[in-house]
Amino acid sequence: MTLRRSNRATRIDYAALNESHIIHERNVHPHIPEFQKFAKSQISNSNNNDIILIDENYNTKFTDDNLAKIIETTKLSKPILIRGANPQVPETYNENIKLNFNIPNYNIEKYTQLIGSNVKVPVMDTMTQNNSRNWDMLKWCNYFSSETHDKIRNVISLEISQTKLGSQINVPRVVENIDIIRELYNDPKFAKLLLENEIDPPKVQKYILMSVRNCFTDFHIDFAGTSVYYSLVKGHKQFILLPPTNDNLRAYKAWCLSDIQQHLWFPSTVKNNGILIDVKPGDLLLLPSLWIHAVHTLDDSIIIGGNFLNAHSLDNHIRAHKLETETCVPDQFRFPNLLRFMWLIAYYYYLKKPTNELELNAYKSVVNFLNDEWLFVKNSNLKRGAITKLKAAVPRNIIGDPQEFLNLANASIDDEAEPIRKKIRKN
Ligand SMILES: O=C(O)CCC(=O)C(=O)O
Ligand SMILES: [Fe+2]
Repeated sequence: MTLRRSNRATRIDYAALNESHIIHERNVHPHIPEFQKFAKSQISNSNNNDIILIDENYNTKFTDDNLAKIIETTKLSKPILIRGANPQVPETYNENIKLNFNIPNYNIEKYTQLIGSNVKVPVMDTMTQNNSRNWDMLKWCNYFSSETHDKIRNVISLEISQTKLGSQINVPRVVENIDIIRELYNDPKFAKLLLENEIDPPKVQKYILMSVRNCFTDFHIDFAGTSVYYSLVKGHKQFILLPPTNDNLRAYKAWCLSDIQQHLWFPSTVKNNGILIDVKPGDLLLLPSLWIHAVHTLDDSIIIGGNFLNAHSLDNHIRAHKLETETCVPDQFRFPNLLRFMWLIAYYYYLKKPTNELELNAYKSVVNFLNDEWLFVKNSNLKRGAITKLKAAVPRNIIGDPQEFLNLANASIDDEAEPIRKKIRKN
């Protein structure tokens, strides 16, 4: 199971530190007051240029085509928030929004039944940001529905695509259309190749998140800098988001490596302290790749969401991968088999031949990255675990010898680029 948030290298148990505090004070994460101070300082996000907001003022039809157009023009580099997008949340539904997706709105008991009472649930303790695995759905359902809680606990890593609930969920069509892993499995010939070699799709597409009031998820970047769709069916959450500028990423890396990370409010280490987004029932939020974010739960909340790699963001996925390596993020918190999929994405483009600039750029990014990785493997005479892992990630049964494949790929990039450049010049 892939967990969505990295455990820290050193952990501080706030509960133990604050022995003198009474129980309910101990349950307030020390960063929540800072979060609230920031939230108060933001009057409204409705005319904030940093996000694209489709709300109740939008009074013509808003379809998949409109959303796809926004993604194409912004290259998914800004958060997109569509309020009242889910017809299954009638209180807020905006009849003008006609997006293709299905996110059922049930109570916790029904979700539990459709997931399976015995299913194991990774539960995060808000105070320590640590995950415990001694939970199943039934125990969680009882915890979530009770009036009082011993600790503030959060579920953000429960992937449900294989459950009955999963089969009722349709990921937003627009997300499916840009999800590059899905594209590989949608190509009949390529899918056959993958399945013959027992390479299953990574299970990151459908999560249910369940958070009681006062949950707090500290600043992080989602694994491999994946983009996220996030639709709240119940409750109220607030996000603070920071764009992946060079300065912010540098500060983020330093903060991740800092001994006092848990005590340090990340925005205090950067110049620009981010934007606030309120997420309410029926909203659909698309979070761009590599954005740094923290989340505060204001009311008991249930969310369906998922992660995806996409061609617009391949450079960011690669940057995130390097950042995860530099900050020693363990495998269980990383995109499953990312390196293997990088080779496969390169091979897919090699066979398919990119048909537009977006695909050509994505192809170039991934091949350049693999050139560097493979050079590193070849030049390293150490037999360390890391090198063995890099070698093991190569799907040799599919691509053959990695260096030979890279030679072909490099040559084909030069061949591909010219006709596409010509086409662009003509238009
Ligand atoms: O809703 C939350 O508490 C965290 C959401 C999030 O950013 C994640 O799961 O990656
Ligand atoms: Fe996240």
